[in-house]
Amino acid sequence: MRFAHLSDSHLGYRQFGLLERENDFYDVFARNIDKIIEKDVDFIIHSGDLFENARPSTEALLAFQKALLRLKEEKISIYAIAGNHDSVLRKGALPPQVLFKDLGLKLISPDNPAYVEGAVLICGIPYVASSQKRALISAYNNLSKLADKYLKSILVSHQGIDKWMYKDSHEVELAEMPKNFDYYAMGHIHNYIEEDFGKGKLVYPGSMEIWKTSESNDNFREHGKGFVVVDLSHDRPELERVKIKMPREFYQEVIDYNKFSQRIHLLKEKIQSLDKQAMLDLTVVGGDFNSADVYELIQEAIGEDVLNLRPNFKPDKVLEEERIIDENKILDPRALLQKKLNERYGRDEINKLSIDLLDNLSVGRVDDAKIISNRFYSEHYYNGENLSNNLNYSEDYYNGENLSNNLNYSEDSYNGENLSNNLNDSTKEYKLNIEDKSSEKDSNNDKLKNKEISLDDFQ
Ligand SMILES: [Mn+2]
Repeated sequence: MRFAHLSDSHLGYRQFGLLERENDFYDVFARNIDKIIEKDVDFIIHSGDLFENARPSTEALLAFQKALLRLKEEKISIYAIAGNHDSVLRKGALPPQVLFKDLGLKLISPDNPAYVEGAVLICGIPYVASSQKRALISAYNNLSKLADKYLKSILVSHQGIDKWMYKDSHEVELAEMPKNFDYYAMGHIHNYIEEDFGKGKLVYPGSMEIWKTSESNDNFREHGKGFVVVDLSHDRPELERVKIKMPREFYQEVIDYNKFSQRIHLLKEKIQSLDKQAMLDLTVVGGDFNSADVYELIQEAIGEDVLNLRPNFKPDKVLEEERIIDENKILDPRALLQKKLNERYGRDEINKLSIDLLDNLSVGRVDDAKIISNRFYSEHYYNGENLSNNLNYSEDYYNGENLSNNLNYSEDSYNGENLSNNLNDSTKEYKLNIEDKSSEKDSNNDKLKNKEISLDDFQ
């Protein structure tokens, strides 16, 4: 049994506001699908961030629909989970992937966390924010118990594991991952990662395109962008990394100002020979120069040969006002935020909350940020479950104002509606419905059908 594992397509992403870049992402996705069909696999797993955001444009939805129709024709099923980009945390809200269920997309969700394909269990959980880590670990444990009942099992998850993430930006540690799966189909980290873990392999196939300039790195030069073909018919899974040529070149160049004319000329020759305008990450270093003047020179020399012209300047001597701007440029907002919060509170959960809020608010996801902060308060400042029992309220007669008065919370701190959402979320149970794809009716599988397992919850 062979399948293709891919992740982080970010359909709909318009890098630097460029329509050409949005089209590149559609283009590369279609190229991946072409190659997957050529590889003649049994099924596909997509590990999240299929779309750039939870409300994709029509173009992004169409790009996926087109791929799905081709796969349907080829009778290749595709399993997917929502990532941090394309999931909606608001209670009852549906990720965009739901639109494609009737076209054959097998969505792995809290309601349908597990499927069986042939004799292989495919199960997983959509992205969980670090402030909800307990829910994540609990879901992993439940899925791990389920995996014990199958000969081969695949865990699908979109999370950052500490080993490959910057300090404090992970949601889970490698040591906390369940150990009994044959394959860990991970998403979220945009580099290619392959690790021996559990009974088999843990793989991040990486993003399909260069989503951030910093992804044009050594990992990219070594492994390229693309997907993985996994063969499960051996004791341990066998992997084949398949690199897909990207629609346009992405160059990183550092030019010494003292050799500026010569170097910019060479660069021009190189990029002019390409079919498509290149993406260029250009830095001019050394010497004593004025950034605005050098920008003009670059624009004149190669402005028409590249798609994006956003050079960086690092002269030896800079004017004082330029220095301040330059220093601001290299400030890492995450690091700064963590440093300040650590000085003030020194508490891990507050650091995590701040990063979750930063990630959501910086992309305008205000509703999700509200849910995250409400959950945080319900978890750390009162116990939602007990509160619910004591007050014995139902949503129908629940009145936010009275509750607020009873508990002595000021209206400023809590909003009745959000509190109600919290309490409902904390009592939600996830059903484990298993869709059996195997042709031979395994009695073991039959017993598992419709079996409900409470995956704790997302408190
Ligand atoms: Mn991603």
